[in-house]
Amino acid sequence: MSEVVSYRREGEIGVISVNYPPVNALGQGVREGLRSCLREGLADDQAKALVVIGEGRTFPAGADIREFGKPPAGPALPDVINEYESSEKLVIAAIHGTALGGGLEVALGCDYRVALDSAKVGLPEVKLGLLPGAGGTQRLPRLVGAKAALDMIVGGNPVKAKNALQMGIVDDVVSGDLLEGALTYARKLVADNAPLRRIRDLDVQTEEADLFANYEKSIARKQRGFKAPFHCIKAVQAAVELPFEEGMKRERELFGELLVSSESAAQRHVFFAEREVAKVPGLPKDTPKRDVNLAAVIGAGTMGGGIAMNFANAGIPVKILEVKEEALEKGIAIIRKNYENTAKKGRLTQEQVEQRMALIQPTLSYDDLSDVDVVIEAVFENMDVKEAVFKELDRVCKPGAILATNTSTLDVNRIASFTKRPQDVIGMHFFSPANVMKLLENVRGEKTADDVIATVMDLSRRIGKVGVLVGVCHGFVGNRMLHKRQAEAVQLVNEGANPAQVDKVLFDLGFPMGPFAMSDLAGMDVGYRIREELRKENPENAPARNWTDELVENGRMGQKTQAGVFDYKEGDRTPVPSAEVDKIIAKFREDNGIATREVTDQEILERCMYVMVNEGAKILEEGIAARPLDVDVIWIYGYGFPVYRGGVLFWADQVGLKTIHDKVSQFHQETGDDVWKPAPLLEKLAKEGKGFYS
Ligand code: TC6
Repeated sequence: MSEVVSYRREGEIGVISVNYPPVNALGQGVREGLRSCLREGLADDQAKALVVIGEGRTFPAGADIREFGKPPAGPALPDVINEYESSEKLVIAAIHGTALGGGLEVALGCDYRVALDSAKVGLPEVKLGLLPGAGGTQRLPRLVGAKAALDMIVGGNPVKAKNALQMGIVDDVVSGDLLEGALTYARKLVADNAPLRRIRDLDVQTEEADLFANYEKSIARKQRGFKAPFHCIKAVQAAVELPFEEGMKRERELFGELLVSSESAAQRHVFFAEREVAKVPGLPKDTPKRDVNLAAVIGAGTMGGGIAMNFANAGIPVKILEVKEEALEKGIAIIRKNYENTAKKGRLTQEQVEQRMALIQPTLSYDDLSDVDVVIEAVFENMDVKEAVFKELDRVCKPGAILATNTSTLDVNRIASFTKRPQDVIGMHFFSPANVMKLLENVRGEKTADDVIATVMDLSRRIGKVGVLVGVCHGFVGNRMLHKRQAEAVQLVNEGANPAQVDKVLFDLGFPMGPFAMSDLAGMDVGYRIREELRKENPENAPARNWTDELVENGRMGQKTQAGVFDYKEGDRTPVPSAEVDKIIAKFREDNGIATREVTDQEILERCMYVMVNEGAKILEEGIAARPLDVDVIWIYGYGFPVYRGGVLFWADQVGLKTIHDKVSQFHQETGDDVWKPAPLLEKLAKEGKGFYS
């Protein structure tokens, strides 16, 4: 018998129990154990029915993802499930925690399902670039109908026990002791002489004639570039159109295609990377954490308001400070409006809106901050302003309070030096809109204490963010790489590309928008002002004037003026190429004696992406990011880099670092520009035939 699955009997019911922490994933040992324990239960004359249950925190939460990509080791999950479904004794799944993927598929191979009221069930394989390959696409539609099955399989989101009961996925919901509830249920079935109930024998219902074609159309935009959602639809269609056995065969084929796809490899990489970023190298797991029960945000502007909402959403009371009453009232009104809008869409009740608003306490006085555990400054990006704020915080905050800055460009070490407690100062760089974007770059200063880092990384998770620890440098990881790409995009237009062409190349790679649509969204005046400051302060080293300066000087600031690199119609965010911009660019080239040439899409891709890869390598060398996966998670959650490409550096490995290095060297020779000087790490890996991850 396998160690991870055991069989015992409770009266007339046999119990098959899975114990494979942390999530009872269906690795080879578990599959083997499930099969041998089933056989034991079937051979046990005293057992009238069998219950399958998970120990610890959950019913199996899916196949063991770490096994994908390795040579398969039997027994295969579909075969194990088939044995359960073919059992001559009733089998009841007892579900708690999260019965996901292969876990739910095991439960669907049972005759009946009993769930704890707190349980969730789902088929999230699509999020790993896969489909439920152990019969889920064939059995679920037979149980809930094709449309509901598509929603669960293509959407990948779990449903709560109560909803699962309504849908017919589970047959009973119990509270308290799950095993007791499942045994009672099983005894009743035995007493009632309940029949076997094999899902494979059920007919599948389709409600709509063109269901599958329409479904495909409805997800086309949102799922652009992903392969798995479309394969999921095909598999469910097979459940409707083919007999069970043939449907299973079709599911297997489609699953096999996904398993070896680059999209799934990338999505599985992201799954583990997202969990790995929380583990900071060199920071022991048992590093103590400070208590955070009360927070504060300085500044009620767009950023400050968004940050405060994160705390309220997580149930953590938060004070929000402004110096002027009018600005405070305006900020609070915007937060309320945001919540009301969410409520209008049905995602919050009015009661929840009020609960969240009640957690946000406006204040005009720094003295009110004497009891907060963490404070995040989100004021204007100017060192003098930051100095004043941090001196005040140093004066009023209690010892041990964490003092965080949301700066995106300024030196966190300098900010820390304005206080007498630099060990308590850290950067927490939120991305706009701060209540929506999942990334949080946590910036460790030279003197930041370990327990402050541990607390802030944990706090990131509590407020629903993916926190990534980075070091101090201009732009940290994300914006430092972004600025290099932006400069390259501007330069490509100088040389003859047009903005729409540049944007299309990056959109086609999978970004939600191109560099110029992005700068229009952010507002072009911000960068312009920074460049102008630099030109005044340090004309020798200042950035040269470029065509985007001319746009801003012509009143084209971006979406907010309905004119930036592109034109925008009122109330419409679609970028439209602009004849006026073409003229401004042409004049700029003429005035500066720039001869244009044809720029190919391939060159655009190489220059915009390889410059980021080279910079990423420098960031790793300097220790600003600890691992390639930190860089990748930042690009996925902060800038919408396509998950199915795994992150900038994961993507670079697929292209091949030698290819990238050779191009980077060529661009360096051609331009003499330092940005193209190959990073020694890139050079070394390319020479050794390695990737960032190998
Ligand atoms: C499938 O089933 C396909 C079937 C077809 C077969 C033919 N495998 O997320 P947490 C690890 S595809 C291996 O921090 P939570 C995780 O890496 C699968 N490992 O905890 C972490 O390890 P660490 C379909 C797994 O409470 C630890 O467990 N299923 C797996 O926030 C704790 O995880 C899914 O896609 C796994 N399947 O959330 C479900 N799952 O401690 C994926 C977790 O070394 N899992 N680990 O870092 C989840 O969504 C969540 O983990 C959770 C628990 C909701 C189960």
